[in-house]
Amino acid sequence: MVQTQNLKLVAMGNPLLDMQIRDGEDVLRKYGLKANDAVLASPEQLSIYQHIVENYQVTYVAGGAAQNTARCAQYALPEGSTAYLGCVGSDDLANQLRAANDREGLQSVYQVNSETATGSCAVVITGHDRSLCTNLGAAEKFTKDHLESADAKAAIKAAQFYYLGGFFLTHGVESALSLAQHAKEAGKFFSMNLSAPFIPQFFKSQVEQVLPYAELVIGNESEAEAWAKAVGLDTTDLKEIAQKIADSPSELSKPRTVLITHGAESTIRAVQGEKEAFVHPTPKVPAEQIVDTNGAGDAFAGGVLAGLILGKPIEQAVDLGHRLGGMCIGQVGPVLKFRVANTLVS
Ligand code: 26A
Repeated sequence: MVQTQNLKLVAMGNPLLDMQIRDGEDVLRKYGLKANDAVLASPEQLSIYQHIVENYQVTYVAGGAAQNTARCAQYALPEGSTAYLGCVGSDDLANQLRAANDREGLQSVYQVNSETATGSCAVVITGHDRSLCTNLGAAEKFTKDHLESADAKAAIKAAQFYYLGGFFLTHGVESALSLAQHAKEAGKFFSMNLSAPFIPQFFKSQVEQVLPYAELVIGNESEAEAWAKAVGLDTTDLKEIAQKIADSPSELSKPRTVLITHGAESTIRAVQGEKEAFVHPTPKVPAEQIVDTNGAGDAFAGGVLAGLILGKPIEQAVDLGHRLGGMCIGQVGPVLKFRVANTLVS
């Protein structure tokens, strides 16, 4: 039974178990992967999971971009503040994900599809880059009626903030729209992430359906550029692109905010209707403290959401995002190490 007393945030996405390896240059070559990308595994790439298990030391860690964001937001919030919707199989991988969420205080409101295995993601680290190759498995069996299940319904009713992983739009636009439209009707805050270049590139119409409901859109530089290309904008200027995303059609009466991260470079913030985007310097993480960048963007989003949920102004929410992003890259995988709930924000 989901606890709704303190619940503030409901996130929805693809629950995945990450299978992470280091020094994976040969794997990138063998499977035709880019160093810093996220893709759905093609039929020829499906042997990657077995290949890395047989040839590398694999670290198993809870992943799924929106699930990481929700866990990271929970990290900075009072107990019981977050819940997560997604679909898993009836297997040990799902139990590992539940256990990881339990440890961090994120409530798993999973739909279970017992005919399909829980999704997994090969995370191939090379230097400071991470390449993600995903087999969605049960995650793409999510059905809209899960939103009507008792726990999901109670969580959606109690929360004031919603967050959608853009990745979910490869299969779940109907459910995403339902959550987004509910947010509008109930006067709640709906936010989303662009998630990967291939989302605006190949799922443009799904993005266009959901974006009008988003009060906050988060993405990184390559996703912003992919969006610009997809909509026929002839620029690679991140400030300009961020402003264009902010100014794209809206169903809301409140202005939309767009945050575009850029690795160690400054984060760009655009607000609908403003003349020009703002720049937030990103605190530098010394190279020797960087373990891997898997989940850094998700942790950033978690920090921003936590800041907003705590009622902080957007500048401070972005600062918290930067801090959590920085903490994440000091750990193996999309993980934050020290539980210092409520001490992160003064
Ligand atoms: C649909 N795809 C490709 C995906 C993902 C994904 N989460 C949802 N859907 N591909 C990779 N990830 C997750 O992204 C995190 C890093 O930002 C990985 O599981 C990883 O934890």
